[in-house]
Formats: sequence, structure tokens, C-alpha cells
Amino acid sequence: MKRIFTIAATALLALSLAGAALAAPTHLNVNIASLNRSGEHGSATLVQSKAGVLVTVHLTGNKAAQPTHIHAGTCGHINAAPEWPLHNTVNGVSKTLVSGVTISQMLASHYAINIHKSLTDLKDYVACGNIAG
Ligand SMILES: [Cu+2]
Repeated sequence: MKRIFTIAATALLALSLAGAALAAPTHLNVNIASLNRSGEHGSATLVQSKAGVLVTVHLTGNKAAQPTHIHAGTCGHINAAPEWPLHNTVNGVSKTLVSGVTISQMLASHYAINIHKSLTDLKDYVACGNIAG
């Protein structure tokens, strides 16, 4: 009887560890949709490490440098002030380690990856993707 109890307790511990892993995602894909008929769209991957979240954006439709940030809010209802700046998207790619944050924290509120038209035209948004589970 004692042995059965031990096995059950071990199984419970394993289940709760699996639950903790599910609650803290290490990987997230974000679809990035075109805005304002820009024709630009793509995707982003978020990968958790101890240092923070590595955000990689891939965008088609423009090779020029385009300011790229994570903003609070959702696409279409976004806070104009960037929450976390990312490196400019150049030749369709932006890769940034956002330090001291977790994917779970990003998912706990509304955030979106927002791409601006150009270095001189920040107020025009060309593409956006909601960070959502
Ligand atoms: Cu921005």
C-alpha cells in the first residue's frame, strides 16, 4: 500500500512539473499581417532564454530600414509609445534580444509587434502582429 502511494505521489509531481512547463512557454510564433495596404507581411518567432526573449521578425515586401517595436495594445488599438524597441527591420529581418522579460509576461497583457514605414515616416504603420497564446 505504501509503495502504491509513493508511485501516485511521483505521478502527481510529474504532472505538476508538466503543468509548470505549459504555463511558461519557451516558444511562440506570431503572424504579422499587412496594414494600410502596404503589402508587407510575415511572421515573428519569440524564443525564451535565461537572458530574455529573442524576437526574430521576417517580413516580405520592403528592403529599406523600418523601425520595429513591441507596443502595448493590439493591432488597430495600439499605444503609440513603444514598450520594447526592437532592431530596425532591414532586408526584411529584425533580430533582438529583449532582456529581463519572459514570454509569459508578454502574454499576460496585450502586446503587438509593430513595423513602421520608414525612419522618416514613423507614424505610418505597415505591418503588425499580436503577441497571443
Ligand atoms: Cu513602434
